[in-house]
Amino acid sequence: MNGQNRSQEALRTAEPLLVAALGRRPVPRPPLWLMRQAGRYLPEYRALRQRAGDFLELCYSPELSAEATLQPVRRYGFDAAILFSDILVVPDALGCAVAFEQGAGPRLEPVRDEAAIAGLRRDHLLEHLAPVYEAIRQVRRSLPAGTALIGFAGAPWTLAAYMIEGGTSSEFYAARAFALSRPDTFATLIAVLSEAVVEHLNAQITAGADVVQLFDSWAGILPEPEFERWCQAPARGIVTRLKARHPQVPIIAFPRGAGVRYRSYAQAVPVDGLSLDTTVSLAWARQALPDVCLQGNLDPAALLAGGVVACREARRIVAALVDRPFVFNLGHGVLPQTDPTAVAALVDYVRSVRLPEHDGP
Ligand code: 1CP
Repeated sequence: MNGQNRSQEALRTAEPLLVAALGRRPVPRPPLWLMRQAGRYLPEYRALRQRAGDFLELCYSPELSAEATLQPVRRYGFDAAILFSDILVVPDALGCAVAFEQGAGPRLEPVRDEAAIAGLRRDHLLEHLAPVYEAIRQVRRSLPAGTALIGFAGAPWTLAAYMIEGGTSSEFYAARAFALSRPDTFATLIAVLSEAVVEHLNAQITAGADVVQLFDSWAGILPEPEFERWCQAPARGIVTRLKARHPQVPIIAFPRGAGVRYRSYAQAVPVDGLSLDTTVSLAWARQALPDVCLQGNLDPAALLAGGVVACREARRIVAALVDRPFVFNLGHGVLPQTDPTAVAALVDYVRSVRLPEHDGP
């Protein structure tokens, strides 16, 4: 089948554009979704959040979480919905209780020793997270055909960093010192989290997710040996195990801040898509990451600067990646101060792009 027939077939069978691009099949335009496309920049989200009260209540209420997932898709017609949840529901489900205090970010019961790791409740995970899977089933029923549903999880290193620190941090020194001074104990925590992440993503796929994304938001703060051991190797294990169960489901990884190590990551981890943070040079990525669909990497600050600036920067990204499979996204999440009309301008621009026919990278 030539490229044109294949892209026509993708349209006829309503294969989501996102799934086609991640499979490196030709698409007429780049699929578009934004990390944190649901959230505080949307007035309808702020209203919903007020109704729910607590942020975790929102995550664990299937109806409210489904509604938050659908809001940005309704408003902008994105090519994918990302489940409204949080990466920290996994530590919460393991018994490392999480609380979100307004304005203060997450607080977790710190996990600092072997006893705390041994005390994690591994057999309640799917039961605790059942509302998440119910939200996926509800979203699935309301999504337009051709709109993909993305499930996600935090990667083990990022989850472990929050668990050891007991909250957020700019450098996560306590977690890094723990991993360096007690690598065997830390390896046990990473193994527990890897298992939980596989089960959580597997359950999301079974409930109806078309694609899953693994967020390693704090990958970039680790030196090379630790990056390999705590980010790359666990991701390889997780992706390999999911691929064995669901060979048809594309997987995207986001090792944020990995810099030149995106290359070794891509070689080690058999993902379909790699999400590039804002700092990655696209000229470099084109040659260093030839065999994977790239996703990214508009600076969220460009949206703060307004629709005109965002479209100008988006044009630069499209020009750099136009002849290979890619997914338009930000280099990190939409900021709460973003003007929804700037997002609308960006969406109009990306939807107007027409890609030349190509047969893969
Ligand atoms: O006050 C509010 O309403 C809560 C703000 C908020 C939102 C909207 C948080 C708290 N989480 C979310 C949703 C969320 N989180 C999604 C939903 C889907 C979407 O993208 O629209 C996703 C995918 C996440 C993932 C997430 N949570 C990550 C990974 C991505 C990233 O941003 O690097 C991380 C690190 C978190 C932790 C988290 N959740 C929320 C906060 C304030 C934090 C801490 C962030 C930090 O450490 O600075």
